[in-house]
Amino acid sequence: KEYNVAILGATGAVGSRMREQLEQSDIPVKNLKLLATERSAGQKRSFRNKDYTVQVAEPDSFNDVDLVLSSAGGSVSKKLLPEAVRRGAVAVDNTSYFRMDENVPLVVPEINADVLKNHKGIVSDPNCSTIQMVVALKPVFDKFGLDRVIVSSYQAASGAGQSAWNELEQQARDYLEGKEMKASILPVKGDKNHYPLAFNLLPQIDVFEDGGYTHEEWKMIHETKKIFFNDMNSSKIKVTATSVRVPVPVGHGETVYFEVADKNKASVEGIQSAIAAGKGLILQDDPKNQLYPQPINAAGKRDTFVGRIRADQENPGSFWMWVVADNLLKGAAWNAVQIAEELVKRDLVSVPDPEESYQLFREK
Ligand code: 11C
Repeated sequence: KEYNVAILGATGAVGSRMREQLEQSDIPVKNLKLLATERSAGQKRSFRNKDYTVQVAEPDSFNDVDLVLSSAGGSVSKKLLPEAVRRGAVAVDNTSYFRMDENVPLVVPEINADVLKNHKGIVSDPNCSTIQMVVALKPVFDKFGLDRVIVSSYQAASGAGQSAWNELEQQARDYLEGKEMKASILPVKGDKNHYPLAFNLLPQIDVFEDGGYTHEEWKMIHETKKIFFNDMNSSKIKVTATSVRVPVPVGHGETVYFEVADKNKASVEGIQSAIAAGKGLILQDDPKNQLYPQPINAAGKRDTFVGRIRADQENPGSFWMWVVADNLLKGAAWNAVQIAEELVKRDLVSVPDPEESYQLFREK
């Protein structure tokens, strides 16, 4: 069986990596459509030794498409994915738009690929900072249970897109040349104020919600609950988060503090061995030799790297770890292609009832 695949948002930081990850996957691709806005239309990209021209995305672009990998922003997903599903295509969506919809599985294949069987045409790829944290927590969860997680994230500029990455580089050049740094994107493109990230830290990722949390922090909390328990408000695990933008181009870091359920059984060695054997994980934890994960080394890799595992000396059963992954690969493009591989493996690349799904997902 071969599939007609479309990449929506094909020229962006994530979209181009989706093409590269798809190229390296075993998914048999009959035809590829590269879709984007008018601005990118006409550009050429190669895929498996063939050149493809980027086309403007519109509803009929999805005629004859089996599988869509989508990363063109929430408003594009909102408008076009119901149209894709109506035409029988299954969409793996990297935006946050459908993630909390009860009809949409939110999938990290190392954890909950089984929920794919219930898909109705749209599957969501979680937020980058959530993905690497839950991948690292999964073996701990399986072995010792988890009561509580407190995470602080150190997130790279590319999480906010290619333009934010470019802005950071320009600010760094300007700063070193003694010029004034200009900011028009970060912390959040659509918010009122903009601040430089170069040589700085910005404790705001996405807009502020009621209660003082940012939407990025909200996502880390509720996506974690949905991935582990299929319930975005589950009380089976407590999660709280602080998300900070750091002047790093690619690769998010996270300090993750967690309390296990089985407090008597858990040990640093037990957690290290669970993580070393965990799927998609590489243990880099040797303080004596100064070995620990760093974004500069994780960039370009599919794995999630974990180190600095240590016990809270005053609170038995509680531990820290430091987690790093490429936010554009495991945090986005690779996780999406991994989901697509699972859909193919499970023979789930079809929409059971396209018209019913269209009614469920269309703009209301
Ligand atoms: C960031 N985590 O670093 C965000 C980007 O919900 O997929 C990913 C936004 C999302 O800015």
